[in-house]
Amino acid sequence: MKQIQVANRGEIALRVMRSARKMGIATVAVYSEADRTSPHVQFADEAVCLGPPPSNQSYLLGDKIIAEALRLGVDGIHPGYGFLSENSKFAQAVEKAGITFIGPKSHAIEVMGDKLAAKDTVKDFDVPMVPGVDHAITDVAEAKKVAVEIGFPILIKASAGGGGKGMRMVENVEEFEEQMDRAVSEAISAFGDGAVFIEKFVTSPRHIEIQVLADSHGNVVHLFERECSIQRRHQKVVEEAPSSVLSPELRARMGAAAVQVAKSCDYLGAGTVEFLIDDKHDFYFLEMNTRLQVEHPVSELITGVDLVEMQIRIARGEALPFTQEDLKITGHALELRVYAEDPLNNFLPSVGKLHRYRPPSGEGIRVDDGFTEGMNIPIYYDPMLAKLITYGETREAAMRMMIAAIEDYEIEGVATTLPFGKFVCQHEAFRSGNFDTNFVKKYYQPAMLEAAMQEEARVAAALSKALWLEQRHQLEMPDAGATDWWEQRR
Ligand code: MV4
Repeated sequence: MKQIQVANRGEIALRVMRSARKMGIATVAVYSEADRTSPHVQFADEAVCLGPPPSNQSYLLGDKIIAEALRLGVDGIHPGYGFLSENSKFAQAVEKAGITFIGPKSHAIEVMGDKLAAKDTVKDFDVPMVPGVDHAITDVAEAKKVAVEIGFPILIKASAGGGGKGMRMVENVEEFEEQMDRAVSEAISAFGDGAVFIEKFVTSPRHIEIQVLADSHGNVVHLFERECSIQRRHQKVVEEAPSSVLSPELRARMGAAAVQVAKSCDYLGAGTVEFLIDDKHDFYFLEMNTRLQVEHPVSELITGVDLVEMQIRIARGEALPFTQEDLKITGHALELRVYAEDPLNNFLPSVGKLHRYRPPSGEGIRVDDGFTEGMNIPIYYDPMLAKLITYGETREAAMRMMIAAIEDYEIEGVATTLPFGKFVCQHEAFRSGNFDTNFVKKYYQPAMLEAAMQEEARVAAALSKALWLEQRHQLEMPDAGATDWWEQRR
């Protein structure tokens, strides 16, 4: 593999290109008219414009991406996450064009993209699943009977959904039929597929996912877990590895289950198996994500494995260079997603120009971003600006570094979720490790940030004043009037 095209933008396009370059592989960027000056375009050895900013006229144009790849003679296409990464037809078209898709085979993408097909594929592989039905509900009366048997509350899930999309909770038998009708019509309008199924609703679960790697020689390993329970409306906020609730014994059992899930669909490359854990520490398979995930860096830090390098090596047909026994957890990593959203205004996207952008740096700090100072944040795409990742010997150390790094992060021009991230990292429930997927709902109110942000603005102003006074002192300027000047400026 001499040249790879990255069919994505932003931080993940850069992340993929860095590993490719490290391996001596040339890179091709694709971009929309909104991303002409983006770092991923500048970093690449070559770049091609796909079209106007909207994704359906640029980053989602599979045929055009493949045509450009053929024209430039690339050997492989890496899809990143989002966009075309879990589109089985795209993966198939890439392979049909004689180009290597750096990801799983289209069969695995297709099976895992359909939640019922996924359950059906996994069911003979000794993987625990949430009690419920494992087929599309056609008979509402029969489904109601099953719901009564498993006990309320239950969840109705769309087979074509996933990641929290197309779910509906039903609290009692009286509302069952009405909610079922709604779920089906929502599934039809959102996915063009009305197939739904029901599961027992696991209250206050933790969301734990296992990173897996599978090569084309039959080797499958797991790279332990990521704890992703801290999320807001199915958008992850903080991820960490390892999880503070997994004993070595539970970790081994969940890892083995994830490997079984990968084997069930002949998985190839890097993938993630999602589980829920309940209060009794019983775990249940939810779904498998057939892509490199946003939060992959925390797994890289605790294992020392470059996951993108492994994806490329696997796509080239190489065997994994390590076995399960070789893999060990060292240290603790945290990742905070920094979004251009206003936490004081219901997390509304905050677009505009990055007047100032200075990420923190130093030992144990990794920032994966795709913007530089002076750039405009486009409205067309996901508002994630950066991932702030810290790594230390212990969870305590990683948390301490995270708070210091948040304080060092300078972003002006757009509102960001940094203050919200600081709130989370300072919260007693987060610090103790005793939290679940209800963390944000349970503990967060915007008023809490308002006070903290005002205090921060006050401290920043005082610091700025002190620095100004000191500077002026060094220049031996007279002291008089300093305060007046300061007050005027404010
Ligand atoms: C559940 C659940 C409780 N019980 N399934 C949300 C994302 C999608 N992958 C599945 N999800 C859930 N499925 C049963 N049977 C609770 C969730 C859920 C959730 C899961 C992980 C992280 C955050 C969540 C927030 C709300 C609901």
